Amino acid sequence: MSETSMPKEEGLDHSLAFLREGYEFILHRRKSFQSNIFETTLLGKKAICIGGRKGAELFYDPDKFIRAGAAPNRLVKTLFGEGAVQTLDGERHRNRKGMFMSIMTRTQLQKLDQLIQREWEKASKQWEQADQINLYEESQYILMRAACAWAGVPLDDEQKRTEQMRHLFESPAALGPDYWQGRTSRSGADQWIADLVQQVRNGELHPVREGALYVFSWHRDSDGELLPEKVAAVEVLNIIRPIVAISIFIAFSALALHQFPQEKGRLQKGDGSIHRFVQEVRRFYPFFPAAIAKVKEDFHWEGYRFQEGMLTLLDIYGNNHDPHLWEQPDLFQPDRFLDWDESPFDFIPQGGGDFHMGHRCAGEWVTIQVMEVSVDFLVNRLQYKVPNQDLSYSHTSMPTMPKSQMILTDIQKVI
Ligand code: HEM
Ligand code: MYR
Repeated sequence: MSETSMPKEEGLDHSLAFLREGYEFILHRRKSFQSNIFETTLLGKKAICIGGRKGAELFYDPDKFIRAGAAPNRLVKTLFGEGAVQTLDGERHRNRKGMFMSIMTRTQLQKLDQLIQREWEKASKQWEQADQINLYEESQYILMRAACAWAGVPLDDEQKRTEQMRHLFESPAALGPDYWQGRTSRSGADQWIADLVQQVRNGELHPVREGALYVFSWHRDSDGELLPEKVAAVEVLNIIRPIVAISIFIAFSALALHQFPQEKGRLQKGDGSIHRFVQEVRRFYPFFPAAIAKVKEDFHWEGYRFQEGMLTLLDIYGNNHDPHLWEQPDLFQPDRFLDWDESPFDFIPQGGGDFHMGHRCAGEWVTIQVMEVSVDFLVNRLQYKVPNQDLSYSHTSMPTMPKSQMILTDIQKVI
């Protein structure tokens, strides 16, 4: 097989450019190199960046890439947690991922749906009395209460624990004190849940049997052993934290309703319009920039050489805005999902490929459902005004969100 050399970005290190260009870093270079694959240097190491449908397909081939040692330490120490499913490979990954997918049943999803609706109802009653609310913050409390109830986790201090969850997903790319806040919240939250796991195992706490706390406390890994308490805790937090992070998509949904009012009038329950709107919010707004893995063993692909151990980044944001995959990708058009072919490799806001065999997000169905309930509530159950505020969002801070975090006023419940 003939070998072609990959387009290569010259220079010592491009980590600063990654921070400066943020979500668009990979896509900019894919466009300027006219190539869905190129080599650069990040964090002092050679790194391959890939995109496109075929790039995503390659990235999710478990025989070609591994996750152990791939994610930067700061991501593991804040967002993921030590020993998390995100860092596992092979049989250990399949076993652990099975644990996550086992709680994603239709009945369990319906339960979560009801919990989320109930929390929206309760919260919105209080909002009627308020001059204004911050939707990003308020939705975090809604999500946190519902997530803990769903997981079977008693919520001891609502404000403290909700803030801890927010720090976990706001801090991975932060600098200075905000990053260290993330580390402190990681230790605090791990300890909180590890104590609960211990109580479950000692028979002192009896959470719902279908929830993450109970299921993960008693789960046996591929060696037949219970998970270490801290690892079980990290995995329970891998349910609660990202549910709270849906607040970012809720803030963006409210922004889309405001920016594209013509779409709002079309959103009715039961005809798929809310689903398509939610899909387009997940495609259009930036959230997770890139997934990261390492080459398992040397191989060749399309004439390019992949060397064992090389870091490889999949362009998540870029695929969702790739002009070869989406017509006019920078327009907000929910109807593009009317004839989407459901490829697991083009629309990848939460990763691609197979849920069970690969690292695709375990909570994608949860996310879609929670967003649908929330958008329905915003559109059909609430009236509110969006006062003047800075609704712009950065394309470089990760994760990004509307600067003002969506302030709403004059809130009234419709029914
Ligand atoms: C993995 C995004 C919500 C649980 C991932 C990945 C992404 C992602 C990009 C990694 C894909 C990869 O490495 O190949 C998001 C976004 C969310 C979200 C943007 C919006 C808030 C959720 C929810 C849950 C969840 C609600 C749980 C209820 C997980 C887990 C993994 C994961 C457990 C690891 C899967 C594995 O390594 O096999 N998510 N996610 N996520 N997500 Fe999500
Ligand atoms: C979650 O798992 O809690 C949901 C998603 C949180 C996204 C936070 C994004 C942070 C930026 C990470 C940079 C990764 C670079 C490879």
